[in-house]
Amino acid sequence: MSQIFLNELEAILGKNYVLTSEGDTTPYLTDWRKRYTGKALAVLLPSNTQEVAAIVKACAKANIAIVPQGGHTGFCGGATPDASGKQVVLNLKRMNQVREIDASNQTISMEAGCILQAVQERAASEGFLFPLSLGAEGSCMIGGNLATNAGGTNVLRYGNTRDLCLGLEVVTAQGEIWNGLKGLRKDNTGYDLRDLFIGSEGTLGIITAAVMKLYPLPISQWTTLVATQDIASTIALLNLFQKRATSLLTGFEMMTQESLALNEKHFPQMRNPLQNNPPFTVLIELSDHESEEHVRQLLESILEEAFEGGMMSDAVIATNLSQANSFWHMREHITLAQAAEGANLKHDITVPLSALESFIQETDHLIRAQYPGVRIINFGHLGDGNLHYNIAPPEGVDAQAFNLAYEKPVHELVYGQVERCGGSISAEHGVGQLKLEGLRAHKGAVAHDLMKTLKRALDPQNILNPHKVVSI
Ligand code: FAD
Ligand code: 2HG
Ligand code: ZN
Repeated sequence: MSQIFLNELEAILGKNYVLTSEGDTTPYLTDWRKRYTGKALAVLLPSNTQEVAAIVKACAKANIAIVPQGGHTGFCGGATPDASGKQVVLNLKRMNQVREIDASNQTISMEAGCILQAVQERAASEGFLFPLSLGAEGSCMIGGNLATNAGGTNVLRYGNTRDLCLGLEVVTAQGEIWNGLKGLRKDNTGYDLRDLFIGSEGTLGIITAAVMKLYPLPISQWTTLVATQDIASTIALLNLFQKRATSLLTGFEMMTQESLALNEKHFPQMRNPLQNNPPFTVLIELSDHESEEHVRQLLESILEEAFEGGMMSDAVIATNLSQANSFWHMREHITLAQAAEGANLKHDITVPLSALESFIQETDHLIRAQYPGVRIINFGHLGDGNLHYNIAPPEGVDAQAFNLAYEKPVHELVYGQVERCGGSISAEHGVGQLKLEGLRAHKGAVAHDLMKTLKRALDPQNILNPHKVVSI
């Protein structure tokens, strides 16, 4: 049976693009965090939408499950197959063409396998900003960004991936091609199919292409690091910037002392330029389409007001691009420092800004009381109320053993606090297999049932990424 099926796939893709040997498939079977490793009947590398559709039809006929995959940088194990060896991985990396930049419509249309950074660079070469930006941009792909509704560091000004998307092309679970590639900013023709597929993590359809929004490139950007003493003043600082800089505020990232201490341990060249690594370091970016002078003066005047109002104790403004980049590198290296330190327990959570102070104070207190010595690596996109509230074992304690013993209760403690504050247990990383149970427990029964109904309706055979997001 398997051989007949593989022959059929080879007839669709050509022998070179149906990978079955261990040497060829291994790189596709373990996620970025090395938390999940699976097996696959084959790894498939299609070059166009028709091939994707033909693969899905063949899989539906043989009742073989498909795990769609982009850059495999996701944090929730969504793109990793299970251990059965019966699933196929469908990696979109060969579908990497930008199809068109429509300058007048300010849109870019592209295939799902385009690397995010390549899209940013192509847009910039034609004078546009493609604002989606995240630490994995050198390897994640636009299809993966859409499937996870990725966030990143520009959400505050430009929104999540969902907000940047105008149209999609999708292969359905039946192998039909839905062409929804319209670059329209208004389209009220009934149910929004596009929004159904965005964030569905490969469980409802395979995204093969997209039309996304472009923006004018800013002419001037100013980046600063600000020291604050507590979370209340950090939020007050955010509110001040929101009020005075309005849409010029393009970044507001928070890093705690403990996060940056871990950075410095693994990357000593990433020293915090603020004196004595303060309790909170905030990276703030303003972008302007007018003059350099205008935004610089605005930044200085807001910082002055914040200093006089007791919201901050120190600040360093980047004087050139390379210094600004070094501030961003320091922020983005926290994830790499955590990986170098060993496995940790990730919580990508969001709460309303009005509840953030109480969330951090109470959760810190409970975690430190119940798990003495653990390190709380708390940082994130504060402007969006999105914290990466990660827990690392006490220094010197084996991470695997710690996680085995405490993963469940630590997750439950944090998620309980999130629920109490009216938040969400997944802000931007998605659900995958990591949060399957968390979603069931915290989404609410009615919402969870509606999600299962949708899954059954669109994929009744359950062949698209089964047991990810929801189990039916
Ligand atoms: P994959 O990991 O390959 O897949 C993710 C999910 O999407 C899987 O469920 C997969 O089945 C599905 N999928 C992939 N392609 C398709 C497709 N074409 N059609 C249908 N389903 C598909 N995320 C953020 O949101 N914000 C951040 O700031 C951020 N920073 C990161 C920093 C680092 C260093 C790393 C390693 C990751 C970071 N991430 C971040 C997580 C990750 O990069 C994002 O989730 C990204 O969107 C995943 O894209 P990918 O191409 O790697 O997708
Ligand atoms: C970021 O914002 C990413 O840097 C990674 O979303 C978060 O490491 C993490 O938990
Ligand atoms: Zn993030």
